[in-house]
Amino acid sequence: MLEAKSFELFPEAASSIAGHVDAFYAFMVLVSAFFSLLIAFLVVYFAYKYRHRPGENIVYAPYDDHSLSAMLLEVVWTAIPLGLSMIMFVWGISIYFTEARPPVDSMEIFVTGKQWMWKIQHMEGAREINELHIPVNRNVKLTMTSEDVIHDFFIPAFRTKADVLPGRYTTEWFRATKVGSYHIFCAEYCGTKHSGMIGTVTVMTESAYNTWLGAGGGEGSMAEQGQALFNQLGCGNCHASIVNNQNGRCPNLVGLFGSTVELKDGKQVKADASYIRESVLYPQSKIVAGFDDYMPTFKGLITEDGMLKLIEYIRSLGAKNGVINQATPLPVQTADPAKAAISKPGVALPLPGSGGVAR
Ligand code: HEC
Ligand SMILES: [Cu+2]
Repeated sequence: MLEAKSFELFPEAASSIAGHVDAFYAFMVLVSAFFSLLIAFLVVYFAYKYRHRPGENIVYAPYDDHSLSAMLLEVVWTAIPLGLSMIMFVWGISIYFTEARPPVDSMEIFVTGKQWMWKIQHMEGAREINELHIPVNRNVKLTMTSEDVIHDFFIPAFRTKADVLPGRYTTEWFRATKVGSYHIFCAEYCGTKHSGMIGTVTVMTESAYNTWLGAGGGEGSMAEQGQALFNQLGCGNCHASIVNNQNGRCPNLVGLFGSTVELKDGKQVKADASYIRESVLYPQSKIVAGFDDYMPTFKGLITEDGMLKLIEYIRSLGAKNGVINQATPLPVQTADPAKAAISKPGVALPLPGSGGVAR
């Protein structure tokens, strides 16, 4: 457990991004404080300086708003705030981009939020509740989803948080820089015991982490557990062809993950975790070209944890081009107008965090 600490203004800074977030925050506080004090001082000072004295006759001088000095004043008090807000914008967005895009070499851990607990699964098979063990100095990417309402996975010491949504996968990444224990909070009000939806991240040395991993489990890796589930749910009755060859009635799942799937209606989708989840729970919503829509829904039969395992299993079946578990490279921007012209209309560049990163 975390020992109780005396009151402190800031949580400990224990991740690679924490220093940047703090510096940015300090900058904004200082700028705001400076202008608040300046304005407060001027209000008082001018009230005193231009106060009405008894017997004094007020003469309003004609105001020439085209004078050079008036113009200069306007330019200065526009340019300074513009410059300051641009610094905040560029600085803020660069931190946002860094936080939104997990590095491709990140190790993956899966988080399922549920009223009112955090369930965590490691690729190697270890599972934990309200505890997250990670190695120090390694990029860690969390893939998160919720079994009920919206939660939010917040680790103040890492200065990182992201919403955890039902029916969707969101991600969050960090690199812990200090061995120790830190708080996990749910940062989205999620019902009666929201305040009790807390936990602890334990940052360990690489070797301690490996020992810890080895001690847990016994149920096999996530992909192995996913395979067991695959057989148990009878997916294999139709998709067994994946091991041998295609039987023609069901699509081959080998090499599916990360590939582009042609759909019956002519559209294309990328086979990422969300697509596989949708294929299993709402099989009618996207039909693979050349196949019939007789796959039954498995809605209600699979927990979100189980779904993550199934996805890991399908991912472990590899990709068609022989590249396993690799992030899609960013689309190459080409300056050649001839090449640019063939790029499909309506295909937007990925938003930060939605593409070009490991999913
Ligand atoms: C009754 C036979 C049947 C069963 C059982 C079945 N599927 Fe399917 N599955 C299909 C068919 C047919 C399609 C192609 C039509 C479509 O897209 O719905 C398909 C499509 C898919 C796709 C999309 C494949 C692609 O190439 O894009 C995935 C992923 C999938 N199934 C996974 C599963 C999983 C996981 C299970 C077990 C939980 C399962 N299926 C159980 C028949 C089945
Ligand atoms: Cu919650």
